[in-house]
Order: sequence, then structure tokens, then C-alpha cells
Amino acid sequence: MNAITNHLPTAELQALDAAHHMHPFTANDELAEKGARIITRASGITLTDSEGNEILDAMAGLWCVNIGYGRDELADVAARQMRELPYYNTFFMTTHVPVIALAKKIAELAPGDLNHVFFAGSGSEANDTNIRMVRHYWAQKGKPTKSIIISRNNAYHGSSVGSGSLGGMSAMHAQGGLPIPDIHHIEQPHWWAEGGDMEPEAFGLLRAQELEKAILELGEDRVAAFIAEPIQGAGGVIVPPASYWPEIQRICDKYEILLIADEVICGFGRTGNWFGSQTMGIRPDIMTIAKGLSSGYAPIGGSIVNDEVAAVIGSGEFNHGYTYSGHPVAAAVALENLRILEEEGIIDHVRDVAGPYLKEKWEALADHPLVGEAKIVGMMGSIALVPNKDSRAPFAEAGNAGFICRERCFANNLVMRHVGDRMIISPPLVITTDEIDVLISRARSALDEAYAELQKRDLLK
Ligand code: PXG
Repeated sequence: MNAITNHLPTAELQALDAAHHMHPFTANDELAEKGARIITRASGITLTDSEGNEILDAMAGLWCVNIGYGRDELADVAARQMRELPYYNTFFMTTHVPVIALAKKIAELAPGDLNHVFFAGSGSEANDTNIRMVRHYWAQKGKPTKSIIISRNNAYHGSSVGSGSLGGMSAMHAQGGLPIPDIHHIEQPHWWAEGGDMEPEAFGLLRAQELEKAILELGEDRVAAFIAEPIQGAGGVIVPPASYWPEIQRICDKYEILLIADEVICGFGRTGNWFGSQTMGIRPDIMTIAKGLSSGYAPIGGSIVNDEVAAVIGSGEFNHGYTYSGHPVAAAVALENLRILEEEGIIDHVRDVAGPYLKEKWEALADHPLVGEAKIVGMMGSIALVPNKDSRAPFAEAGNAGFICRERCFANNLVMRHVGDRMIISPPLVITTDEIDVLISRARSALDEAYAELQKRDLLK
């Protein structure tokens, strides 16, 4: 056994962590000073840290632990699969049973003729696959100039060179030479922050029509695909106005642009259907999946592809793949996760029980003096913190309120994230109504404390 265990004192573990572990999206010098929070175990929706605190995880890890923590069935399946066949690849005309079963199950669950899966190890890898796949698709169809992929500012599609380029995060583009060529970004349908005096529905239409404008400007013969999250997640849980998606679908159909729905967060029940595309009423040609596919118990992602795209890509060799495409242990774990989601009616629970209950409580947070709007679909929600409830004007200095509120959440044993001055939740789908009451009560305490602190520090402006 490894010598590093949970039995070392927290401070010692923190020092070792800071000395040798480079964290994602973290200022490591700051981390070395403060020390990382060490999570030692988890069960259901509750995390335990090295100090014995029990924390309600309203983010389901990173939006992924859909069935909740501590399900032995997944551990058992993983152990069994490791003993039987821990690894084999799916290159060179080879396959194995877990990947066959998982691909068949995903094809069954995915809507329409989304019947084919190209596996990857993560959402980032899957979106890299998508970049190569849509460009190769058009080349195979004799239209190699169709290579531009249109995406949106403030989208998140991953952190690799390709997927980070698809994403529209300016802080990411500022480092490491992103984006790669032929990725074009249009504005997001974020009415609260950018809608000005417009009505939400008119604004949604306007932002969707930016896609048409971009296609006409760039040239229909140059655009391969449009990619978007049905509901933006990491950008701040931004629910588009109802007018947005029908118009996007119309434009993709009209100009023969492939539609890629990035379902990495929205997929596998989070919005109350198997896929966010169903909730938003769209018909993508390709879906990106990861996270909830295995409830985060094993790293796995992929692209679900419709019949036509799969046929074109399949006519000849597609020179692409990862060592861990369709990894047998990850595939077996994912399949067991899908069985649990289905047989335990967890998506029905989101749609009929937990979702409506949480929606009522969440939307009521809008009566708090610090909250401007509260949005939620299924198990993904956000609130906008504002200095003055009567207007949508942001704080003079962005991000302080969100940061303070997140700290107060931690102090109340609640994991709720902030994106600027928007607080977001994405709890495990198995959360019960009693647990929702706890979540809301801790969120209210955190909001009260954050409000008091902002008042004290004269930051309510
Ligand atoms: N697409 C979407 C919509 C995502 O949310 C990815 C792709 C990339 O997946 P991988 O598995 O490569 O991470 C994501 C990931 C955050 C946060 O802070 C969000 C993600 C990842 C890390 C942090 O909200 N989303």
C-alpha cells in the first residue's frame, strides 16, 4: 500500500500537496499559503474532509456525480472488470464486451438517429474529436473549405488546445496561444448580463440570429458546424430565453451546418430528461458526453454521432483515437451507472419530484436583498448577486460578492460555486426533498452572512 494515507495530519498533507501537486485552474502560490481542503470520503450527497467536516456537495463534484457518492455497485463492477480484462484497445479491428454493451445502451438512450459513439477519456478529448470529425466529414463530402466551427463567448468546452479554443473563455485564450484557427465566436444568450433594455425573448432571437449573420459573413461554404451547451454550465448556468434554440435549429437546418450539442453537463438527467437537447427541443447531429455518463466514477467521454455523419466518417479510415477510447473498466462502470439511472427512475425523480421542489425553493431566493434573479432547470441553477435589487446593474468591482458568498457557503458546510457574481448549483440528481431543504437553508445563511459582510466592507455598490 502507498505510504500516504488519510492518517497524516491535515497540515502535513497540505504541505506535500503544495510541494508536488500542480492544481488545475489554481494559483499554486496562493494554494501553498492557504492549504487545500482535503476531501477524504463521500456518501450520497455529502463529502467528509480531513477535519471531519460534513459538507453538502451542491456541485456533484464538478457537475458529474449524478447518482451520488458511495454506490458499491460501481466499485464491484470496476473490480470485476479489472480482474477479467483491465485493458484492451479498440484500434486495429478489435473490440471487447463492455464497450459494445455501452455503445448499444447509449444509442438506445440517445434521441433520433444518434446511434454511434466515438469514445474518449473526457469531455475535452471528445470535443477535440468533434473538431476533427466535422472537418473530416465535410472534406469527405467534397467540401474541404467547410472548416470553421462557430461557438460562443463564455462557452466552456474543455481545456485541451482544441476544446479550449472552442470554448469562449477569454482568461483561457489569454494563455498558451489559443484559439486555434478557424474557430469563430458569437455572443451568448445571457439576457441578465447583456440584454440591456430588450425583452428576454427578443434578445434571445437577436443572439440566435448572430449565428446567421456569422454564417453569411464567413460564407456558407466555409462553416462546418455550430457547437453549444444546451444550457451553459461553467459560464454561470445561463438559461437561454425560450426563443433562442428554435431559431438556432432553424438556422443550422437552413444552411446545412452541423449542430453539436455539448451535453457534458446537461446530459444524463441533469435537466430532467436524458439529454439537455430534449429539454431544449433541439436535434443535434453530434452530442458531446462525459461527466454524468459514469457519474464521475471513471474517466470516460465521447461523441454520439447520427447515422449520416457516422456513415461519411466511416467511409475510409478516420485517423484519430485515444489509448483509452472505450476503456473496458470505464465502460463497464458507465454501463452500471446508466443501469442505476434508469432502473431507479432517477431522471423521473429529477423531472417529477426533486426538480419541481428545488425550483420552488430556489426561485424563492430571489426575495433575498442580495439576489437579482434565480434561474433553474432540473438540477442546474444559478442566482445573480446584485448590489441593488431594483436594477440589473452589476457590482462596481466584479467577483468580490461571489467570492465572499462562496466562502460563506464553505463556512456553512455547503459547496456552491461562484462564476463572477453568479452563484451556481448542480447537485447530485438523487438529492431528496429533505436534503434540498438543508441546501436552501445553508444557502440562505451564506447569503445573509455575505450580505452583512458586503455591507460592512462597503462593497454594496
Ligand atoms: N464540455 C462542457 C460543457 C463542460 O462543462 C467539458 C466539456 C470538458 O470536459 P472534461 O472532462 O475534459 O473536463 C466540460 C467540463 C467548472 C468546470 O469550474 C467545468 C468543467 C470542467 C472543470 C471545471 O465549472 N466542465
